[in-house]
Amino acid sequence: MILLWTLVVWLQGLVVAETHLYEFNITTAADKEGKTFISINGRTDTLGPTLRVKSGDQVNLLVNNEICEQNYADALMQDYCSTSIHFHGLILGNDGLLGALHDGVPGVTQHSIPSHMSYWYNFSIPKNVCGTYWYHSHSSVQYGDGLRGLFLVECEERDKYINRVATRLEEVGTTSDAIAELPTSGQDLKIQEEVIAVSDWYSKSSIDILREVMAPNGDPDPRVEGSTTNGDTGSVAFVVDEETQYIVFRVVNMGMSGTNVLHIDGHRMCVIETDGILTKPYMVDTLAIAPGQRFSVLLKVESRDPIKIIHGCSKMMGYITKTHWILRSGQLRGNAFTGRIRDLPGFDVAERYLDYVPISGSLLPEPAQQISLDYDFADEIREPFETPMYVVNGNTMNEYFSEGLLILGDRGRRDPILLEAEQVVEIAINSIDHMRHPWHMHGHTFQVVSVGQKRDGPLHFNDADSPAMRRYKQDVANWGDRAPMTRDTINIPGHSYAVIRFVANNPGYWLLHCHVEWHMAKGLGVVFQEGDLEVSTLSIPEPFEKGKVKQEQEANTGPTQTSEPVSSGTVANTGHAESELSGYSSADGAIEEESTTATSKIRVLIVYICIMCIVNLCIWHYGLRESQRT
Ligand SMILES: *[C@@H]1O[C@H](CO)[C@@H](O)[C@H](O)[C@H]1NC(C)=O
Ligand SMILES: *[C@@H]1O[C@H](CO)[C@@H](O)[C@H](O)[C@H]1NC(C)=O
Ligand SMILES: [Cu+2]
Repeated sequence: MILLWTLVVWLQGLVVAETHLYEFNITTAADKEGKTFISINGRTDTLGPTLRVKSGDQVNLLVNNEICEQNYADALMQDYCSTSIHFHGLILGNDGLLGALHDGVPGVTQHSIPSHMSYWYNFSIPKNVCGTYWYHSHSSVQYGDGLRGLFLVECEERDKYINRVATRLEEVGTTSDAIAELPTSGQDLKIQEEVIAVSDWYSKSSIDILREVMAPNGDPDPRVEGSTTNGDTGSVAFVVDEETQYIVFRVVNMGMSGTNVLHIDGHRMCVIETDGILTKPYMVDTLAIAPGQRFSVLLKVESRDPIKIIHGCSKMMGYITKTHWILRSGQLRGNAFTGRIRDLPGFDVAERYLDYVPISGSLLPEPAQQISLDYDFADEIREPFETPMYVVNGNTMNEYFSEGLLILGDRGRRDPILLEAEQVVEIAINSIDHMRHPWHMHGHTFQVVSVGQKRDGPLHFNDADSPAMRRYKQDVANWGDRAPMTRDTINIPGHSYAVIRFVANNPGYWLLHCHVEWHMAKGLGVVFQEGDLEVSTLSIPEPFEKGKVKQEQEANTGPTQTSEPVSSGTVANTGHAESELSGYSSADGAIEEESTTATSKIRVLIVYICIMCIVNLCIWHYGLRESQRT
C-alpha cells in the first residue's frame, strides 16, 4: 500500500511541474512625449509582462535583443545596446547546472547579449522556492527604462498559509501586532490576489540621466519627479470581487532610487512574506519598501466603500504622494489624500528586522568568516571613470570586472573577495556616508542579524566597544536560536551598518550591491567568489543569431537535444526551437506555448488513468480478501 501511495505522489509530482516557454522581443520605442524607453513585446509602459510559475516548474525564456535598432543606435551609448536579465532573489541551481550560470550578470556569469543576438535563459525553479520575485536587466541602466517585470512563484504551501492567517484574523481581529496560534488548517474564505509594483519616475530616460550622473561633476542622486504603480504614472484602482473578504497584495519596489511607503486608509496590513520567505504574521499600519524588496501583505477588507491606498515615493526632500483605490465594481474614486506621508500612523522607513521573522528555522551558528565592508562616496575624480565614484573598502565595483568572464577565471584590476566555501559567513555592511542605501545580495537570502540606527556608526569586528558592536551583541543574544528576518535586500541607514549571515553553499561569483541604479553605475558594490569552480567543466551558454541557429538545425537530421529527465516535467524537445516558438498565444504579454499545455493535459490524463487503475486494483484486492474471509 505504501508503495502504491509513493507511486501516486510521484505521479502527481510529474503533473505539477510544467514547462513555460517565454519569448521577449526587446526593442526601443518613444512615448508620447518623445522619451525613449525599452519595450518588451511591444508594451507601451516601463513594466514588462508578468511571469507566473509554480515551484518545481521549468522556465525557458528566449531573449531577442533589438534595443539598438535603426535610428536609436547612434543616440544611445554602446553599452546600453547589449543586454542581460537577472532574476532578482531567485536562488537557482537544482538542474545540474550551477545556479550562478542563470544569474544574468554580464562580465561575471554570462556574456552580454549583443545587438540583434538572442539568448536562452533555461532553468528550473527549485521546489523550495516560492514567493514574490522580479526580473530585470543587469546591463547599464536599462531596467528603469522598462526592462523589468514581476516573476511570481506559486505553491500550495503559501496558499494554505495565507488561508490559515486569514482564518486567525477572523477570530482575533487586526488590533494586536503579532498574530500567534495559527490554526492547522484554514476556513473557506474568499481571498483575492493583487500586485502593487512601484517605482520612482523621471521625465528623462535613464540613459540620459546616466550621462548626467557620470559627468565629471555628476550628482549621484538625480531628482525624482514622479512615481509609477503597475507601470502607470497616475492613480490605480483595484476592483474587488463581490464576495472577496481578504486581499493579498504582492508588493514590489522595482524603482531606481526611492524607498516607497504604503498605507491603506482605515485598515492594517498583515505582513506574511519578505523577499520570498514566509513570515510570522505581523500587523502594520504603514509599510516601507526599499528598491529591490518585496513583501506580501494580507488585508481584511473591512469596508464596502471606496478605500484609499496612500502611496509615497521618496525624493530628496519629502515624498511624491499618490492615492490609489480599492473599489467595488461600479464605484467611483473619492477625494485624494492631502496629508503628509510622514504623518501617517506607524510611519517608519527603518527595517523592522525584529518583527518580520520567518515562520521556521533558527539563527545560523557562529560564523567561520567575518567581513567588514565600509562604503562611501569618494568626492574626487576617479580614473579611468573621469567622475567621482562610490568605493567599498577603497574599491569601486567596476574594478572587479574584466573584458572576459569572472566565472571563466578572467580577472579585473581587483580580485573578487573570497568567501569560505560551505562555511557560515557574516558580513557587516557599513555606511560611512549619510544616505540610506538598499543593498542586494545575489545568490543568497541572508539572515539580518543586526541593523544599526542612524548614526550608530560602522561595525568592525575587531572593535569590541563601539555603539554598533554593542547593538550587534545584544541582537545576537536576543535571537537565541530564533531565526532573524531573512531576505535578499536590506535598507541600511546613513552612518550606520547592517550585519547579514548566510551559508556559503552556492558556488559562483556573486554581487553584493546597492540597488539604487545610479549608485551601482558609480560602482557601489563588491564581487564575491564562492567555492572553487572547475572552469574546464563549465559550459557557458552563448548568445546566438536566431536566423543562423534555424538554418543549422534544419541542416541537422534528428533531434539535436536529448530530452530532459521526465521528473523535471519538461516536454520532450524536438530541437527545433523556431518551430516550437510559433503558435504562441499571448496573455498579458507572457507567452506560453500551446503544445506545452496540450502535452501537460495528455500527461494529466495518463496519470488520471494510472490512478484509476490503482484504485481499481485496490478495490479488487480488498474485495478478494473480503470474499476470502466470508
Ligand atoms: C518576436 O518576434 C518574432 C519575429 O518578429 C515573432 O515571430 C514572434 O512572434 C515575436 N514574439 C512575441 C512574443 O511577440
Ligand atoms: C533552452 O530551451 C530551448 C527550448 O526548449 C532549447 O531550444 C534550447 O536549446 C535551450 N538552450 C539552452 C542553452 O539550454
Ligand atoms: Cu545607494
